[in-house]
Amino acid sequence: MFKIIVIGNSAVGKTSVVNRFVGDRFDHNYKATIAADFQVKILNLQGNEIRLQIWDLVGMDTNFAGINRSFCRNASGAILVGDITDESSILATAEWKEQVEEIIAAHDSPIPMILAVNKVDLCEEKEARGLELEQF
Ligand SMILES: Nc1nc2c(ncn2[C@@H]2O[C@H](COP(=O)(O)OP(=O)(O)O)[C@@H](O)[C@H]2O)c(=O)[nH]1
Ligand SMILES: [Mg+2]
Repeated sequence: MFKIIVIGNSAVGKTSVVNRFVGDRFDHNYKATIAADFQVKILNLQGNEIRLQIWDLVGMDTNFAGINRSFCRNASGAILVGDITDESSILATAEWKEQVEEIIAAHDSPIPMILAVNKVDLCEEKEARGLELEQF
């Protein structure tokens, strides 16, 4: 079982990304995540069953309050989520990344992190934004 943590500002679509990945579901109504929550996704990679326990950060992400230490404990990887229509949320992923690195460094070795830029369906100047993101 690999623990994956999903991090980013409120309302960037963290829960939506997890729901889509785990159950291919999408909900247009915004429901702030209110309880500690994880979902399990089973992947089959080259004949090996890989179990992912995907944790969606709750509560403490509001107002950039900081990441709970126990949330990061034993994580194998992190997905940083930003909203393409909200530049500050994308810049914030760099700060989230630093916070995670700092917390992890106390007990564990560094973990891989990826940036997921969400809500690209709402973006009209995809190419221009794409260039900026490449630099980021
Ligand atoms: N148009 C669009 N809306 C999205 C997308 N992802 C999430 N949303 C909407 O953004 C809002 C916040 O999503 P949510 O997953 O709850 O954000 P969270 O607070 O980061 O967990 C919801 O109303 C979603 O329906 C997307 O890719 N495109
Ligand atoms: Mg949520």
